[in-house]
Amino acid sequence: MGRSAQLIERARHHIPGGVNSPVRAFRSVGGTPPFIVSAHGAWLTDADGNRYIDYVGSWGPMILGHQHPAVVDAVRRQASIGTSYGAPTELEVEMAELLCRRVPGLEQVRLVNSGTEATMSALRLARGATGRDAILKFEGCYHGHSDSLLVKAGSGALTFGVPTSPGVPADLARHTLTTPYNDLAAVEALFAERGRELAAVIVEPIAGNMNCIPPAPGFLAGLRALCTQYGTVLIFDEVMTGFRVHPQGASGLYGITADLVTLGKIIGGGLPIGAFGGRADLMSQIAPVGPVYQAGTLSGNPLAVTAGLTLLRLLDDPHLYDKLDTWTERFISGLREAAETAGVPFFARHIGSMFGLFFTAAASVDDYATVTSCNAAAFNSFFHAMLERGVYLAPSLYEAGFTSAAHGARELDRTLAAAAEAFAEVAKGAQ
Ligand code: KE4
Repeated sequence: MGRSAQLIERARHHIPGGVNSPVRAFRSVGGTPPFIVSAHGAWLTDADGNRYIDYVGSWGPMILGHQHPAVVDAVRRQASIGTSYGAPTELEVEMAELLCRRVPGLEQVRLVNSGTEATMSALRLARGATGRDAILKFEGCYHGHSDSLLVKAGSGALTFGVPTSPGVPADLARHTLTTPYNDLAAVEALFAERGRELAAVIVEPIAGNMNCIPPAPGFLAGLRALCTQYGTVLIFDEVMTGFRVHPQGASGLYGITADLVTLGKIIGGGLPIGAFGGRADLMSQIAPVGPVYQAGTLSGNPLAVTAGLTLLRLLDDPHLYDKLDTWTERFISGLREAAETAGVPFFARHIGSMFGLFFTAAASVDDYATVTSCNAAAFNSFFHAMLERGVYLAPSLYEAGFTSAAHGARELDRTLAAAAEAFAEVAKGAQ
């Protein structure tokens, strides 16, 4: 038995499922999750010495690859003078100023420790500011695991078939309304009936937790107009898309400005972080200035902020996003060709360095229903065939994948060579 197999057995004694986040357990794809011991650039190394080209990137933060020297040096320097103070620091001021310069609509911002905290706090602010209780989210979208948002959620909740989690009081869940993603007519009908009750609409401007689904033309603009008309707070959850798909996130890519934006992942450079921010008239209602309470022992932690600031400054490169897009286009095109050669029904897309793979004969996948109709067995077979060949994809057909600036010609060649064999295995298994 290899080290990872031993470690997952040992881990299960004291950690639920042996993991600290469900999707890592490989429950939906089966098999033993590799226990990672180190990472560098586009590569991971597991406890058995196996190396993998990484297309998860810690679920988003590693847009420049693992262990970027500038980020590591900055964290090392900060750690040598202090790791946490529980007091304000100039670093947090610099981070707030940078985020407000780069993110459309951000006039003020509050740092927290995860995407979950960011969306939970943004919702509380929207409810406090409007005096309304109801919120609208979209089926298959995931905004972290706070109670109001674990209703028809995506990501791990979808993977494990508990989109609405036990433990969420019915009295609370009833305030969370849901409609299908990309169905603007359904949203218009809901607003016509209950618009004046809605505190907030929270949306992933690109849905990355039911695989990778872009907004239909006009969808985001429609949400913007309805929220403006009914005095509802529009929240863009850019925890995944922020600084990923465009220097100004999905807000910049699609030219729509929300009232509040939530961020995470990339802005922490691989350390725990989240943020929520937006219109000053809303943010001024947050304690200690306003009555809406929100707090955090490690919010604005110097190590996380140093890592994030260093990474965000490196992302201020006009050519970087074109480079990421070009490489990812070559990667996705190569996968499509390999699938076609093997005769495997397959659809793939990318938006910059964020991508989605779908085992389906459908010409496109643009909504939750089509995602859930994809061939899970084919995906699982492909996933393991790639893992065996040193390619680490997201272990769920409901997750988006990520490339990085550290992925180069060697990684492309090796990935596509593995894919040719993996698709052939899928085709053989389908016979
Ligand atoms: P965290 O609480 O996991 O930092 O962020 C929650 C969150 C909020 N909003 C969006 C759009 C997100 O994608 C996430 C978390 N993303 C998942 C991956 N799909 C994290 C991976 C995991 O749960 O282990």
